[in-house]
Amino acid sequence: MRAATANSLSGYNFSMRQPRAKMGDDPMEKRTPSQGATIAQSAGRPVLVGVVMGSKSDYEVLAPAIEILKFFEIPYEARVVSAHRTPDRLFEYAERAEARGLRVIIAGAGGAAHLPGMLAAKTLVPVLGVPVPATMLNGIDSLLSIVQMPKGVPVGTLAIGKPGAANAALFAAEILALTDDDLRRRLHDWRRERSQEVLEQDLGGEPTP
Ligand code: RP5
Repeated sequence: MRAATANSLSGYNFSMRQPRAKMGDDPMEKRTPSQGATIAQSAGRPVLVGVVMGSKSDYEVLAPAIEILKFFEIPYEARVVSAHRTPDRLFEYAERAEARGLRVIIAGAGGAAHLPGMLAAKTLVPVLGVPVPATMLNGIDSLLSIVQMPKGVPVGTLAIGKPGAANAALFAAEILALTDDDLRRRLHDWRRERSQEVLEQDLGGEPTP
């Protein structure tokens, strides 16, 4: 994975527009019937990033985050935790997050989107909120809910939808890279390759005089 080529990185860009992943597609994922949630882990390494979402229906929007965490080989887990339908699970997840070694939580939710804020209220693990377009308001509702956390309990708020999910994972990677030189180097490489892709873009036409 670390020796990924520019082609696979182009695949990442493509996949942000047309995500192929669906919950359960990932062979690294396994069902946990007791929680009814899907969990993904990385080869027994301690999970560093928790990706939580208010509903299985949010998964497609959060998929770019998971693709990026996989690309950078960051151990993660993905779980369904609904703030209003499973508040006890939310509290338990947040209360145990620090002791379990989570370094960042990415939380995506649609509608009133309490999930990121409620998680942040119960843990000091940094929470990155991704507004999910799930209602007639197309994510504006979730964006305003997540970004308007009252003073004292921060949630880092990303853009609505898949670009926000991708950036949440990159942000998580940058946080982890503060104490991981190898990851930091790979993030530098990734940025350079994104720049190179743009430099090589050619629209094919002659400039008009
Ligand atoms: C929110 O309600 C979820 O985050 C999801 O975006 C939205 C709809 O959930 P479902 O009705 O699809 O389960 O809590």
